[in-house]
Amino acid sequence: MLRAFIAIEIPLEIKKAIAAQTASLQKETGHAVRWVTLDNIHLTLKFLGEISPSSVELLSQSLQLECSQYAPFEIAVSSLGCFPSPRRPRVIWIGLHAPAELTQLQHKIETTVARLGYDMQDKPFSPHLTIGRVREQISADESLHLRAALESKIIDDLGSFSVRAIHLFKSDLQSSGSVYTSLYSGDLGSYYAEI
Ligand code: 3AM
Repeated sequence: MLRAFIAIEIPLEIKKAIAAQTASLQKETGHAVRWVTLDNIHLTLKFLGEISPSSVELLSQSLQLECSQYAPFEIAVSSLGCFPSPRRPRVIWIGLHAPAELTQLQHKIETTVARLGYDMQDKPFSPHLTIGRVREQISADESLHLRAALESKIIDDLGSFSVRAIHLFKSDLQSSGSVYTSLYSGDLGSYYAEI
């Protein structure tokens, strides 16, 4: 079995801008947060969980079919936020401004993979880039310090990028952390890109 998810790759210059603007925050929060390495920052559209290797082809074909119906679009990257809330930060993320096409495409992918038997996500899609996960066992002091650091952090505009493909990724848990590898890349409609 493979652990898999569907996501958009983030260009290196955007990831470097995120790293530069969060460097001080990463230093200040110390042990309290497990920061995501640059290689692993992506925009998740659908977490599939464990899939069998034999389903990769069908998933890839379905992904290509959905992608071909959408033109490439731009996403702007800005702001800092937390799930479930800034008062109880568990996941630290960078927010995105995306056109309606992203939500439509995500919804199409969600319904298509549900028809193939994968679980449907019950929470509404909230596009974000996870950059850190707060450790379970942190002291009350560390928690207060973390919240203060997050509240005072201001992130400037981090640029924008063009989405031209959606990937089916596999995730391998290694001793150094998760390693993500693209198994298939579905191109957004080339017909639209040329007009
Ligand atoms: O990039 P984010 O954080 O949005 O959180 C995991 C990550 O999304 C999510 O799948 C993406 C690639 O690892 N993920 C991991 N386990 C999950 C689960 N059991 C999960 N999403 C939902 N359910």
